[in-house]
Amino acid sequence: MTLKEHQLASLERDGFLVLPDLFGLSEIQLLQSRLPALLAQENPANIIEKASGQVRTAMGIHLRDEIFAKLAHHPRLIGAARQIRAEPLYIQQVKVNVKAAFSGEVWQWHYDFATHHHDDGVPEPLALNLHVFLDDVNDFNGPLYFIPGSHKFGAHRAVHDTSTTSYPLWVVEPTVVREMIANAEAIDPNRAIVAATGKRGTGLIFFDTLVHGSPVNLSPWDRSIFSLILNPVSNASTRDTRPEFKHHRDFTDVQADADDCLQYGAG
Ligand SMILES: O=C(O)CCC(=O)C(=O)O
Repeated sequence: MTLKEHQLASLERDGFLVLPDLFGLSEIQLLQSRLPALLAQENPANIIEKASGQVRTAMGIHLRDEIFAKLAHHPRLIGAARQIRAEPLYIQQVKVNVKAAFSGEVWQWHYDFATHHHDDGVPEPLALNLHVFLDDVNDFNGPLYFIPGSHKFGAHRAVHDTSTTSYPLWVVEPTVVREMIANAEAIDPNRAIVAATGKRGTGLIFFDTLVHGSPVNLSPWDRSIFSLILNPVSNASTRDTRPEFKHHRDFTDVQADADDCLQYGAG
């Protein structure tokens, strides 16, 4: 898959890009079939929700499952990332954010680089977050909310929130979020905040300084999303205070697998 000029322009303008139908139903079904066993594992890389005891996020999942390893090396993700950052890239983080029906909890407003920088000593906001929807994501089951253009505010002040959820996160304060939303609204009143919804198989790409979050899942529908973060090797982390599953330390240039690697029966 090659991103078209208008898609690259839209990513540059908004800070995110939605890619409907990036993966087919049989590929998603294969990935989904692996999740129950992975989520049932007693593993510190399965981070548990504060209130419900359900898995919030299953991290390092490409090292725990051969099919998710293929997704982390899939050419539709790696190829797109290489088009945007034409230099060697390493796998920084791989996870499935689960957000289970009725109990999936909030992700506060944040931008990923705040955590990458403060916790891992990543120098520049060059990482790319690549998502694949493993469930249909609708307005009610906790979609990601993006503030279009907020990536252009760069690396601004963030606050370390260790209490709201089970996952410590550097978050953006409401006054700053308000300013960003007003900025987006002035550009397009219908796009002050965008909910990233779509069918299972939809892909998403977003920049490291894009401000985003997601609400609780009050619906009866699960909402699992795969996330792969790739970072230039030249911009690797300089601290290793967080566990390896939160920031991998193998800085070798990621290689793409074959495009049919998730087809049933493929080698
Ligand atoms: O899965 C979600 O709802 C949000 C996850 C997120 O913001 C993140 O992993 O940085």
